[in-house]
Amino acid sequence: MTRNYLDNSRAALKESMDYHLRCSLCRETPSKDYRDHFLATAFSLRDRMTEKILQTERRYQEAGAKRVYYLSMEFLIGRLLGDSLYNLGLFDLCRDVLSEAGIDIDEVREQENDAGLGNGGLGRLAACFLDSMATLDIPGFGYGIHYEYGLFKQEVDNGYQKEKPDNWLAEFSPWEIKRPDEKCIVPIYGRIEHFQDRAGEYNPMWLDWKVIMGIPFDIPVVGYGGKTVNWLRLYGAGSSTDFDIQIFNEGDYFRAVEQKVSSETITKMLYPRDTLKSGKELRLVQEYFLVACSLRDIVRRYLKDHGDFDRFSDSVAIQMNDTHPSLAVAELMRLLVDEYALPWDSAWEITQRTMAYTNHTILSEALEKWPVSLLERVIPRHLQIIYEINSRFLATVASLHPSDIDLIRRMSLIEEGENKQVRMAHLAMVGSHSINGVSALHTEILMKNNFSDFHALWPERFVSITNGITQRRWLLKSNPQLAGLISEKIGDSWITDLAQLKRLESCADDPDFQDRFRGIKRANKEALSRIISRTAWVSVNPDSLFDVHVKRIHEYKRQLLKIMHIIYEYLQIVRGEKTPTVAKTYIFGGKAAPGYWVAKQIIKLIHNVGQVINSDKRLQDIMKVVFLPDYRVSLAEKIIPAADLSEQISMAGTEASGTGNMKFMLNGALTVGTLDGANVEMLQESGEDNIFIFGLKAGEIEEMQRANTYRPTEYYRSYPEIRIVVDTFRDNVFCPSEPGLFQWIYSRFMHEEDTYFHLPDLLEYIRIQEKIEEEYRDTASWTKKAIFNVTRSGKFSSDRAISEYAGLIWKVEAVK
Ligand code: 26V
Repeated sequence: MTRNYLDNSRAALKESMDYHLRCSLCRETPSKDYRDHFLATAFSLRDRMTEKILQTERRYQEAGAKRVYYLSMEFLIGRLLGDSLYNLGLFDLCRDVLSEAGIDIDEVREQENDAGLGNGGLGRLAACFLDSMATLDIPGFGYGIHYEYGLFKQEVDNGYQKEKPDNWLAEFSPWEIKRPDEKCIVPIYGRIEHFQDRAGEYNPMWLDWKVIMGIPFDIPVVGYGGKTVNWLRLYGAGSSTDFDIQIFNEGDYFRAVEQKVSSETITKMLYPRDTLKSGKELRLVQEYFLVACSLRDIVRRYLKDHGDFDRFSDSVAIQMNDTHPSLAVAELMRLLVDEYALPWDSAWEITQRTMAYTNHTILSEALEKWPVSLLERVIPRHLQIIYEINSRFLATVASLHPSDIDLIRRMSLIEEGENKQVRMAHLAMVGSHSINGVSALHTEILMKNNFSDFHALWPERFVSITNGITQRRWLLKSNPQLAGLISEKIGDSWITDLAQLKRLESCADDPDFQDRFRGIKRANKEALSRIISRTAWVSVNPDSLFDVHVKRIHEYKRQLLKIMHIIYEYLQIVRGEKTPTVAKTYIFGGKAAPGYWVAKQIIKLIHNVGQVINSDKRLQDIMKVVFLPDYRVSLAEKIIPAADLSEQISMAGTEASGTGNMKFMLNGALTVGTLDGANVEMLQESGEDNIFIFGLKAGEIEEMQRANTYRPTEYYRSYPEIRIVVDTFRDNVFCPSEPGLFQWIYSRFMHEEDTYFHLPDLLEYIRIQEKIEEEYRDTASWTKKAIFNVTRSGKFSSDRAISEYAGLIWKVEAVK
């Protein structure tokens, strides 16, 4: 083939797809097999992208561009075929080429496994950021872990979640390029010898370490328009052959094989969040492995063009996605001081200027801490460095507040006690020039509560950058009909400048436009109804209001509040106290961490409530409750465009930002939500007539917690609406054949336990749902509000978020 087989002509695309069918897959052409076509198409796109990685790299080189490295334990990328096609501008062409061969492109796209290398919001955010960096021509690259198994697959058996391994690589991924030639060697375990150098200076030596090998797998990340292609580098762990040979030579074959297997275990699987409180050694090893591989690679790239480290922080910015990669602070110090012999003070200045930290949660149980004893065993040299950082840091604090022992105790990187622990957030903050929260409210809370001491010391380091989502995946690709309608009216500049959607406002009152807008929503609801009947075995009415609550199952996200409202409505109807005016379909989806008992019980409760309601003849066309199994990126892409109402009802002050909320808004769902995370900013953008806000505010909850004045039983006693719902858990209404199953919910309230304030918000939630029902009946008005949600969602593009990171934190510029 000639070089122009990579161009964007129809002939070239067909030629390369046929080439891959025959030469890469060894198939006769024409093939009728969808999977063959998926692979051949993916290979053809990969060819085009790898060529452009090289071009992009030349451009960055010529510009001497500063580079950003986004370190994250999770990249929840989902499927790549559709996005790559859209971003390369090849979607229509490819659809035609395939259809000429009698192949439906949608069937081909269904062949792709999701790359589920993340738990939820944090990992999906990282994936959206990669898309935006490439689209904005920013030299930004991801570093992560090549997990063999992503987040578990969820099956549901009798209402109970069952976890199945997600072997996403079983049939390999056509996107990744394995790079064994760029492998790196990472030391781990061993001990420290306290030597002195010739000048008599303390010179510790890390000895007897073992080694792990990091093997890079690169995934191209193409920006919209196809000009810039960056990459995501995922490291898989292998065993070092050199060292195995040593054991082989000692004649201990079995031990050598064992060591090989145990090294390879390191990147076997992604840990589900909420499972481990602390102390899982393998997770710590994973975090260190990511950091050690990435920093070696980053330093190697830098040193290709530089003779010393003087310009390091002018050439490199490193963003830590939560504390999971915060060992990067200690590892960069170790590289600079131990391997490149820089004085401590210069190394520290470089480190601080290079690193930046994003916090994604204020839930104290999610703030990472690692036992000192574990670090001492796994990475003894890093622990020493952390102690050194700490003693210098605390000396500064003490010099500013000489007599405040309590302040020093609070700010220390080490939490004292019987089992000493390293506070990873403190390490990240001390080692960074920038600390950011992910919404305005979240950043406020960080500065006022969790990190107030640090904020008082370094107010200039704190920044708020509200999260965003990529409209390429979450509108252009997932809702092509709506995307088409928008482009027809205002052109397609919104694809790279979401604020342009504002220009659509003049259409909001236009009955023709409203009709088409509604028609698209209706078609999306029909498509989702088919998925529901296939995967949840419930038949639903596409004309009903689709009320959707999808996200990880967690108490703070309050799926239980949603169910309590459904139970209330059900009781009202069957007791004849309410005449329903709108048919409703309640849709849930989400995974519970395998060890999180309450979350799993909530899934069971949703099923049981669904079973009772869905089989009640009195509610046949009035109400349905469904739980869609295995919520994941590709399923979200089908659910979100079909939603009328988006549930964002976390207890105020707990959801750092949320990003699902933004995806629903962009797709024309109205939000019912608390003043939490980015909902606050959604209210500002959409205007109060276009969003349903209810519930206690973060400050009010904080006050009730501080004064310890909240008593669930008082609410139970005072409000019959609350009482009738809570009593169903005592009276086995939703578990007649398993009495006692949901007694725990009743008992909790009776024992004054309601950590997430369900009862105080339930009344207002019921009232606002009544208002929503009322408003939904006015079709024209509802549609107008839905349109306003779309047109006013511009702020929530990850392009805006990335521009803020680039300007405020990274100081990098686009390289056009
Ligand atoms: C913690 C752990 C603990 C160890 C096992 C694996 C694991 C994985 C994740 C986490 C913390 C996750 C924090 C997180 O996902 N925060 C979410 O970040 C979103 C993006 O900023 C934000 O929209 C959500 O509100 C926030 O909950």
